Amino acid sequence: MSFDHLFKVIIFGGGGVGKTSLINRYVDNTFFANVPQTVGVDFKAKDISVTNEIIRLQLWDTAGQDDFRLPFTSSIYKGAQGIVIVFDLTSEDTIRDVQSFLKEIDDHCIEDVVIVLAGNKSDLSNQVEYKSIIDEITKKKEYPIFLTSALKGTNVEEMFEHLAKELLEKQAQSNITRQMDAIMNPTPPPENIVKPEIPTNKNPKKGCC
Ligand SMILES: Nc1nc2c(ncn2[C@@H]2O[C@H](COP(=O)(O)OP(=O)(O)OP(=O)(O)O)[C@@H](O)[C@H]2O)c(=O)[nH]1
Ligand SMILES: [Mg+2]
Repeated sequence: MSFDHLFKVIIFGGGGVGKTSLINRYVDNTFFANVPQTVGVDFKAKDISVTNEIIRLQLWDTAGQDDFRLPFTSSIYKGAQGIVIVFDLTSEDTIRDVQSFLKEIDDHCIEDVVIVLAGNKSDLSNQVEYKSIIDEITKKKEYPIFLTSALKGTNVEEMFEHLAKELLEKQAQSNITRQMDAIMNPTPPPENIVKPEIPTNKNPKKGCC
C-alpha cells in the first residue's frame, strides 16, 4: 500500500515498562503475558488515515536495558521525528527514568521532534503518584501524557493518533516556513554566470525594397 507521509517514531522507556506490548497492541491488536526482552531494535509499521492522507508510522522498538540499546543509539536517533517515552505507572524507578531519556534526546539535538509520554499498565491498581514526579522532571515544559494499558488496549490508539496528527501538523508548518524563507530570501543568480553572446550584425543587409 502506498502512503503520503512516512514518520519515524522511537519508543523509549525503562526495562519491562511495556514498549513492545504497546506496539503489539497498536499494530497487531495482540497482548502476551510473556514477551521476550528486546535486544537492540525491532521495527513494526502501521498505516493510518489522518485528514484524508495515509500516514505510515515506522515504530522503532528499543531495548529498555542500556547495554542492549546504547550500541545502537546513533542509528536509532538518525532521522527520528516522533518519540514516545513509556514508563510503568506501578514503578517509581521507571518514572524517574524519563529524565535520563529527555536528557539523552537533548544531547542528540534532534530538532523539532514531537515527544509524548505514556504511563503504561493503567489496568494495575498499585500505581505510584506519577504526576508530581513528572512535573519535577519536566519542569516548565509540558508533554502530553497518555495513561495506557497494552493489556486492555486503553488509550493506545489515541496516543499514536495524537502523535501522527502532531507530526503532520509540524511537517505542514515547516513546509510553510521553508516556502516563506524561499520567498523572503530568493537565491541570487550565480555571479560567474556566462551570458550567451547575442550575435550582432555589424553590416546589416539593406532590405530588398
Ligand atoms: N498488566 C499489564 N502488564 C503489561 C502491560 N504492558 C506490558 N505488560 C507486561 O509487562 C511485561 C513487559 O512487557 P514488554 O512489552 O516486554 O516491556 P518492554 O518495555 O518492551 O521491555 P524490554 O524490551 O525488556 O525493555 C510483560 O510481561 C507484559 O505482558 C499492561 O498494560 N498491563
Ligand atoms: Mg521490548
